[in-house]
Amino acid sequence: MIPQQILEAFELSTHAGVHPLGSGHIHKTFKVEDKRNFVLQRINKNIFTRPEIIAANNLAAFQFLKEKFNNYYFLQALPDHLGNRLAYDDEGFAWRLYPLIEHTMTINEINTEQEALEAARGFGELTKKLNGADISKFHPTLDRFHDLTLRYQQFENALELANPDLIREAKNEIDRAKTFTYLVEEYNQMINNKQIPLRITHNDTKVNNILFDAQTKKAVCVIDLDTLMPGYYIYDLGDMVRTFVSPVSEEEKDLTKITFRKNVFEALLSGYLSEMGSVLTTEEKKHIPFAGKMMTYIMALRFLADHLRGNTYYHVSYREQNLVRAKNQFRLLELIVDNAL
Ligand code: GN1
Ligand code: MG
Repeated sequence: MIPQQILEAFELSTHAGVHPLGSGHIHKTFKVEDKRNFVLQRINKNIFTRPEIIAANNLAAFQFLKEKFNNYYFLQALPDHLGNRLAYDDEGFAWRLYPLIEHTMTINEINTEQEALEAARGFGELTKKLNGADISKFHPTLDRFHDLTLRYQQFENALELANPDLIREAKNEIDRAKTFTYLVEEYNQMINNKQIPLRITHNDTKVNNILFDAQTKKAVCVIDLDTLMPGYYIYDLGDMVRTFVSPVSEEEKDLTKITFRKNVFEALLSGYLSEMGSVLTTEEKKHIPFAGKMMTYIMALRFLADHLRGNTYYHVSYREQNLVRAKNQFRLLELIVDNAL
């Protein structure tokens, strides 16, 4: 399962216990039980064609944070026997190793206001602490990742090339995608007017990307730093709204279970603003209600486009999974449009 040369590069025993870990859509992740426990991850090279940019961004953040906030826990990949933080196998895949942080847990759905507050505080703290870092040292690991205009174009391209059966099957969702194009315009206005500054954002702030202390339920650290790069704060705030407010995840097929929990929304805002409130400009704050709409729309479009392309991007365990995810996200989007004021 794990190439011998990778185990050797990281000086792991060939007898170590290896178990699949987590619920990510992109990489292959394993728990490795050796003298200590580790997390070993194979980076998806079709998506992240330049993993060395991820490593460089992570190092830039680590160095800045270490100097400024020595007590802040920022996850950093471990060096291999040559001192590199990425090791390549014969097929050209990059692998990285992390310490497994004991006595912590992740959750896939928010259950309490306290969890929402704490997770949002944790993500807000990262951007706040990186405020003042030299942005020119950070580079996009995925170009125009959260550019809504690009994502809408990609949806249109996928639609143009799609097999007619897939189009028929997804007709309702395709129609719904078109009814929300006013959000693309709102996005462009915001960006083109240069109203809000670029910051170092996480760009994947879904709820399972924060580690909670298993006992105290405090946020211990932020994980999945692949897309730590320049971005707008609404990307982070919006992905939290998308993944926190509903009691069920993007995988849920029963759309009646999707709801907008106003108390959770408010807890998440107050957690995020407890860190970022003093950093955000007045202009940025005006876009708070837009954040959740934009990020939920972007995910609906991305899932729908991937379904129309025949599931080339996200891991799926059944054929219509991306369509289910798109339906789920459009339902959630409607609720956010009605409630996130
Ligand atoms: C992907 O692999 P994972 O779960 O960390 C995706 C995010 C989406 C998310 C939806 C690089 O993240 O943008 O929000 O799925 N990451 C990439 O669950 O495309
Ligand atoms: Mg991710």
